[in-house]
Amino acid sequence: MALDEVKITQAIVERFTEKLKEALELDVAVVGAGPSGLMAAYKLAKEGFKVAIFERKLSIGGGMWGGGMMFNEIVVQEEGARLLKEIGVEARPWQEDYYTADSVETVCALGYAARKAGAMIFNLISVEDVMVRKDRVVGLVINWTAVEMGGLHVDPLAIRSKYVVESTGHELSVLHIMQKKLGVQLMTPSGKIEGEKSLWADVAETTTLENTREVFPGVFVAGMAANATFGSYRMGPIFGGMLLSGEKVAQEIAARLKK
Ligand code: 48F
Repeated sequence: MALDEVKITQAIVERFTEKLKEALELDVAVVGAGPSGLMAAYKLAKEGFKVAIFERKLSIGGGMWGGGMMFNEIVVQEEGARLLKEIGVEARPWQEDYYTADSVETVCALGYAARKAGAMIFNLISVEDVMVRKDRVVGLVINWTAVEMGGLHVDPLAIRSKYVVESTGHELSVLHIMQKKLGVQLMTPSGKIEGEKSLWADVAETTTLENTREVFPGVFVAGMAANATFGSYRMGPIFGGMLLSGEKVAQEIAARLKK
């Protein structure tokens, strides 16, 4: 059979359109495909919920690829090692409660686990706004990252979702948009984004989990975004908290969806 370039094109356009149409009505929309967002999507999809991740960049994985300062190894604690094992990554014990894993292997495994569980992953798409109805976020406003980068005057499209996971890491881009555009009152001590503090791995790892929660009706924060929202510390290249935060946000949203 002679290959036909137009058929190749038709196949791509048709399949992508199917996928995007499928993602227009979601149980959970995850913003940002870093380790916490990928883990959240994997866990929710595994429970049978309809989940899609929207990632601004070409690559998924967020800040995990480069390990610490481009030494492409990550550190996790025992609890994090449990989650890595679940997705097929054997973390190597180093000392006491320190385990290491290859950061490239871990990103690939997270992406593979999320996809195989049924989560849809859209790269090159930026979330530029949210939809709010009756004081609740009910969906996302999305556009091609290329439109954002080019500063092009092109209107976005919309996704309806019962819940949104804000897992955009240090940027905290969805909440910043909500604060700026809507001036909303968040469920934080000041009602605003508290902002991220400097490096303190021990405290940050614990608070990441505590801070993984609903911050506005319909919106949960996870991963580094959770600490940036509630004014806690950054943790550097230890990733157990990110994975556990993804697991926790999935459990909390799943419990709400099952009600
Ligand atoms: O930063 P990121 O990896 O978030 P995370 O899951 O993990 C944090 C760690 O990587 C590290 C750390 C822990 O040790 O401190 O930094 O909390 O991934 C966030 C992803 O969100 C994407 C961004 O490109 C990145 O891949 N992102 C940010 N804003 C948007 C977005 C947006 N508006 N729309 C879509 N994606």
